[in-house]
Amino acid sequence: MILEDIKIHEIFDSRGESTLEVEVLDEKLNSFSAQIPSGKSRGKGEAAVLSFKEAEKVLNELVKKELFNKNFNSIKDLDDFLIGLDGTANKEKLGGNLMLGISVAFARALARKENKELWQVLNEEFWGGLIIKKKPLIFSNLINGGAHAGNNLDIQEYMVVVDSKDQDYVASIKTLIGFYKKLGELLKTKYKLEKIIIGDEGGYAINFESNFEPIKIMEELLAAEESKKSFSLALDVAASNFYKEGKYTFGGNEISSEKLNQVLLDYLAHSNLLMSVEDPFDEEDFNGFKEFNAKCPDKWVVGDDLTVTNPELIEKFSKEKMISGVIIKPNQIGTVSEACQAIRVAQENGLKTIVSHRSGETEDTFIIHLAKAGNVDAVKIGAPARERLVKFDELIRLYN
Ligand code: 2PG
Ligand code: MG
Repeated sequence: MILEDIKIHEIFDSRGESTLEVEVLDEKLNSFSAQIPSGKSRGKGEAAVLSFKEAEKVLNELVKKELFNKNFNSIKDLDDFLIGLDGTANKEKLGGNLMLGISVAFARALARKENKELWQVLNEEFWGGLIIKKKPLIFSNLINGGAHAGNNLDIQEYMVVVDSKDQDYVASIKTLIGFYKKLGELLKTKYKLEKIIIGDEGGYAINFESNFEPIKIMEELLAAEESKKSFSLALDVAASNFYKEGKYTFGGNEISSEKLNQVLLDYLAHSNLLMSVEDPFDEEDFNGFKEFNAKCPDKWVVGDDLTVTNPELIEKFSKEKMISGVIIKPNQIGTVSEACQAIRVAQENGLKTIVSHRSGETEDTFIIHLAKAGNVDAVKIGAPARERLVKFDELIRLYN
């Protein structure tokens, strides 16, 4: 397929940050777009992000000329071309955000040409048309802390995990929305609040008595749910955000990596429902990861800032037994084919795979298609509210 033109538009994500919408035109001048999210708590190894002005300049002065009249047979074909043109280790010349936008919009154009859904095109190219067996768990962030909120929680995300195995997504998402509302009411009553503050990902962002309290509250509330068997809990500690010079500032104290290890193991011991812990340590505290992972063989110990959707890092840290699961965020790596490769490598290494949104979201539903194409274990998509609802809707549409 030949791309006749590429344009970019400046849009604003759910955090009000400037981001890109990339539009490509196919041979028949049909238009296909991709909107790129942005992250607030980023791993150091993520692909570079260009500002709108920088992206516009490199698109007009370099990318368009090079792409002119080139024929691409597959998504990987286009991505390899972009990667070659960029030529840097972290995509600083073309920008991971611009490259991913072109890559996703191209995949959409290809899907239209072949008269298929986007997920089918991805599934065929990167998984050889392997049959989709799983309905992913939903990780829904209901209490926000850390970099995503202005409250006193050090832990960034307290998520409810919904398993829709025995029911359709319509029913389980309805229950999730009900639970989200009940939790809001309970917090308002408990803390005598007239209004409740919401964080970057739609979760409640008020002050709590301790970092453990949200787990306790959610666990107690879930115990009263009729369909409690389909729920569990997960954390994104995002520990890089409270790590400095070998110490973690947690709960108002400076603590060592060993102490944080004990605290998190204690959380697991006092919560029946906690099944997954993401970024429990700083992204360079390899020992912390290794020791924690060794102590909880039945839990998901998930890399995000640690692994930054990089296939080589995922393989390395998996072989070193630092993680048992991994977050996949396409904009951390910057092309569709590398994001698919990251999922494949994770699967080959027996890791749990979680396709994830960013804290600054758009209405783009690419990640849901990626999740289905790759038959992943879970999707992480924030609270069932506001701009995030389109992801839930797409989940329902693709799986029912
Ligand atoms: C995370 C993400 C998404 P951000 O840390 O996992 O929840 O946040 O996009 O700010 O990196
Ligand atoms: Mg994270």
